[in-house]
Amino acid sequence: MTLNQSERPLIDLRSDTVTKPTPAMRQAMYEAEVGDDVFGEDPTIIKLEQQAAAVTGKEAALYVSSGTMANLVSLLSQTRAGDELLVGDRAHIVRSEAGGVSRLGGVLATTLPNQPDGGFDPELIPGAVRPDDMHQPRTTLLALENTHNFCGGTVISLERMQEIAGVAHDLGLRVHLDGARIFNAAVASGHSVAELAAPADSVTFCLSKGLGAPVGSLICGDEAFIAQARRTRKLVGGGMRQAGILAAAGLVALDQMVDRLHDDHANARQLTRGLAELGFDVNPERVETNIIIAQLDTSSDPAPSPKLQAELKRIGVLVTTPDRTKIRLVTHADVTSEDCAEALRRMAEAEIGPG
Ligand code: TLP
Repeated sequence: MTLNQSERPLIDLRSDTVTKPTPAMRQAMYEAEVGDDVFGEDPTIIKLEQQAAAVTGKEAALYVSSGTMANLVSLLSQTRAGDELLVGDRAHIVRSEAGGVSRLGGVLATTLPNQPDGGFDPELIPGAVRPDDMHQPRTTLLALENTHNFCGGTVISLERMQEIAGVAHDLGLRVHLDGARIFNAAVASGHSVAELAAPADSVTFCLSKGLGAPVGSLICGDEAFIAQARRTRKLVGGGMRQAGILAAAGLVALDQMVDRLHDDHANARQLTRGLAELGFDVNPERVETNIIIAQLDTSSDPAPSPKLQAELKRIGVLVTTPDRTKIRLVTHADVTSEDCAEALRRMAEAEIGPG
């Protein structure tokens, strides 16, 4: 008996955030030694923070609940209300964090156009930094994102990171790196996480994306910055108590889930080749990690992505729509190469294309 469409297993390509904790993570969570982390007494969190500092090559680290909180706490800890942040116009900080840096930090976010790799033109930075003038905000911080989510999981090369951060530092700015997927960037580029994080004063990374843990992100930087970040975390209500039960899964993630990111990247390339064959405007050469963003044909419908998303859902393939003209597919630990092939088969069978 063939399964009807609604009975076919779902292939969830919405995000790498949908991964479920592995049996090893659940076991580690069960066994975790815990304490009150606001008193600095949770041994599992202390261990995770030490490992995070070591892997990013920074002095210290702080465990927080999410990537959004990691960015918020990092940005608020390095600015004062009325300061200005320079950030790419497609950055997650700008597009998908509810405007927190402005609403909660009173910080003006000025955007520079993101280039296809997720970086921006370093030559634009000097002109964007305000002179010392009482009428103007103080430009004090610049933020990068690597890999770059809404540029399509792109890797900003180490040289570009160094160049952009170098210009910012020369102008007296601090540099924050949203490294939610920095392990993907490291695996794809062959550079270590520490090398990629070196140009930044603060770096965040997520355990709950490609690394598969259920919860948690880390903020890393020097001791003074992390001490300030600890205060800011408290301010935003992010001080957790026996959270070692969550951090335990994070330790497993760092230990067991990094090398397998290669598989996610290979699956994304496989999916991209298939999408290109179905007529989608995607280039397997440009898919460097686990995110594929396909621009749809807008000649007959200026906002085609919600309809395509619904059609895909009907055949059991879940995607997101970064805007009304694009769909995004993300590979992760809970989709296999066979799932990707099956998603493509279903699309071909249902004659689903780009427009
Ligand atoms: N990104 C999510 C959505 O919010 C879009 C996703 O599905 O990709 N920085 C970057 C670069 C991110 O991609 C995300 C999450 C975050 C920060 C925030 O992380 P969380 O969701 O843990 O707050």
